[in-house]
Amino acid sequence: MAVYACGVALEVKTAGESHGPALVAIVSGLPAGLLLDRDAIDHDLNRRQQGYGRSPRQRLEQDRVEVVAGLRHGCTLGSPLALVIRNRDHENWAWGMSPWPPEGDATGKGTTPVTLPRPGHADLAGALKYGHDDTRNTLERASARQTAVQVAAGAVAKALLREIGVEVSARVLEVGGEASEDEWQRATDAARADRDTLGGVIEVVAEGAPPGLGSYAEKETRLDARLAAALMGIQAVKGVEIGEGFALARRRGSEAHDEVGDDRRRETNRAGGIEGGVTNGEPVVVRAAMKPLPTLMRPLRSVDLESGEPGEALVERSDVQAVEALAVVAEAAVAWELARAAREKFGGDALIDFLGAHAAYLERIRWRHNG
Ligand code: EPS
Repeated sequence: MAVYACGVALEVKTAGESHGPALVAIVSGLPAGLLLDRDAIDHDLNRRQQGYGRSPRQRLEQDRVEVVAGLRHGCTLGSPLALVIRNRDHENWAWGMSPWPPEGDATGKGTTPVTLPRPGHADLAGALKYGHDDTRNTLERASARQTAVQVAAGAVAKALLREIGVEVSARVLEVGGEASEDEWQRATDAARADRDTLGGVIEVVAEGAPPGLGSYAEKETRLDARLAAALMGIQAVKGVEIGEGFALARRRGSEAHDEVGDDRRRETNRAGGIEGGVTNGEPVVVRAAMKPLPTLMRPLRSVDLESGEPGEALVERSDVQAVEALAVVAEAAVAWELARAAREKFGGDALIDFLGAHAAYLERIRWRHNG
């Protein structure tokens, strides 16, 4: 007998400054009865911190998730899940980033206002928009440090997706225009020596998604639009491709689409598993392009916000490149969007209802479960 589910909205809100006390996320819309594995979440947090070319900051931080609500004995309760990641570096910024007016003399980092915005960062636009005299009030939140808690939320989404046989993984395709690991390292070393930075390209693949996630009904419901927004929402991402993306524009239709074969499966996957904004049962394939990071040790030209005088942009400890970190963050973002689409489609207050709706749907469309 078919199970009719009512869609549930999976939502997340995050907060936290790069050198503030902590990063937090509140996740609502999870079913009750989902088992979470603390090590799996911490493993993804650790993966995000790895990678050639990362800032010395990563030696200070050892990100670990704390759960302060919504979980009992490792099992979700169906109530909002609250995740916290402490910033260990905060102790060096305790005065400068104190949430309340600090006591005593100014000590540590972040005590002098930053008035020379970095081109490519949110510094200038943020200062103008919010009326900040100290661009630290912008850059602390605009920083990619915030992606740590998104990875934690993504790890929760991955746990839910695994229940319906969906696996999401990511890899680096290019760093600084180079396509092999040895060359990435050489390019990163050369950029570091020149006090410069690099960008790159990553790819995320989700296997096992059933046909029918997302919808063509409205532009905001299209899964490709949602994935593009999720990836563009990651710091320093400037381009997104779904499937063969831009290359499709240079081909004829006969070479651009995926013919339907036996059992409704495809021999090619140029569409990247999404047609009309809806998953078609093939792997979902997306790529994201990251610009070179905007904090250069050889600063770019800028202007002092206070004096109006030309100057050189802020030089702060930073990464030479963070493309491997982007892969992990993008994996989390894609998992999040797929989990959101799955919650809309299969609903259920308890995990068993969600799984029942998924199984009944696969039965209706006669689709084999990959999981
Ligand atoms: C970032 C600047 C650097 C990076 C940071 C992102 O911060 P800091 O100046 O403290 O070294 O290390 O990334 C992280 C801290 C992180 O955990 O990913 C930026 O400006 O975006």
